[in-house]
Amino acid sequence: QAGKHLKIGITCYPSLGGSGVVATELGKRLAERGHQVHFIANSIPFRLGQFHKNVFYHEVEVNDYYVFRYPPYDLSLATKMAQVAKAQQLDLLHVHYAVPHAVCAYLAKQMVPDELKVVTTLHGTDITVLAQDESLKDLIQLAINKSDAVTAVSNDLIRETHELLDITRDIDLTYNFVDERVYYPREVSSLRRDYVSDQEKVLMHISNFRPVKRTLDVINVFAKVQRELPAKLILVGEGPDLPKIQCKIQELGLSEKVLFLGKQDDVAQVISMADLLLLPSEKESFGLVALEAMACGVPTIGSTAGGIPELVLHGQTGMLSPIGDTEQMAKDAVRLLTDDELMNKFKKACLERASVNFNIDKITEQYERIYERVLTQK
Ligand code: U5P
Repeated sequence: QAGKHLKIGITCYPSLGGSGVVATELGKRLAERGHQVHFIANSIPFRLGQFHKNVFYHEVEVNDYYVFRYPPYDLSLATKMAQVAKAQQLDLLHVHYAVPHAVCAYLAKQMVPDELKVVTTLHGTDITVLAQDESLKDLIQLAINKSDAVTAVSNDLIRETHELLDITRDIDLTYNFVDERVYYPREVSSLRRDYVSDQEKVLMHISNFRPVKRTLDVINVFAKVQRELPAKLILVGEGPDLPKIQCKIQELGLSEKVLFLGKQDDVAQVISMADLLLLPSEKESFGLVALEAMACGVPTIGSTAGGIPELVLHGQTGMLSPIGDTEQMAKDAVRLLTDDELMNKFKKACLERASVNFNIDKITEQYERIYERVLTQK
């Protein structure tokens, strides 16, 4: 590995969701590659797991003085970033999400005597949701324009950022990635037998059950598929649309065929039980679960929303249809589930694509090159 070892501060939303997972995995891999990584967040990142040499965690504590109507998390974060940067002599901060993290990093930069570089990664919601809000636009623009480098997780997100905001600078494309030591086709036949019979196929959906995930479409696709062949649907995760989904499943008389696993910490095992992943989202800047599935040899049936077509190759590693076209999605699912030869071809293509295009070391090296670039630029 070329280049010098850096001291990197990472700030992310430590909770569930693609951006937190990616930031945490990136931090762990950078640490393995010899860099010193300092997570600065309000709680210990989900998936940080056991002890890692070179990984440190600095908790942001929010001051709740009586003069504050709302505890000022953003200011506490900015102060903590500056403190850690000074005490640990950080080379740079890599923040995930423009608002508030890149804004806090910009503030922190003003508080440290030595130059502190800031790399911002856009993951989606900050642009697709927040940038629609006129009152936040200027702030997001400031955060992006004042960063020393900005990356986004798909070409579609870069396009959307330019469309919604007045951004003059270049945005680097750095796709999300998977760790193949964790995500690979696991031997789960006995676990699978606990949930389904040998004749049944497994369709799976994993998400935060927010409206953008269109989980009703998941149910509708499954309802059509199970009329054609014996199948079960496994749902993983939790979120606001779950009660609605539960009603729909009852209404359709599918309760026996749908299994709820709730929020899971380690989805690699679970995904390996699936024959297909369903991802019919309305919006999706990347779709990390589709990549996790791909790395486990599981094709995706989904929509063409956002960055999904950059990840899932239609007709090779999955089948994509326009948003809401559950008829076509069900047809594609049945086709794959009833043609073993085609399914094997797709599985092979999934494994190949995940390892060649979305390999963790390949993407980590791209980030390292960006770090080197900002550290040498004036
Ligand atoms: N996730 C879990 N457990 C769950 C639900 C989701 O670990 O119960 C993870 C997915 O595996 C993925 C991320 O890494 O959250 C969601 O990313 P995205 O598909 O929203 O980008």
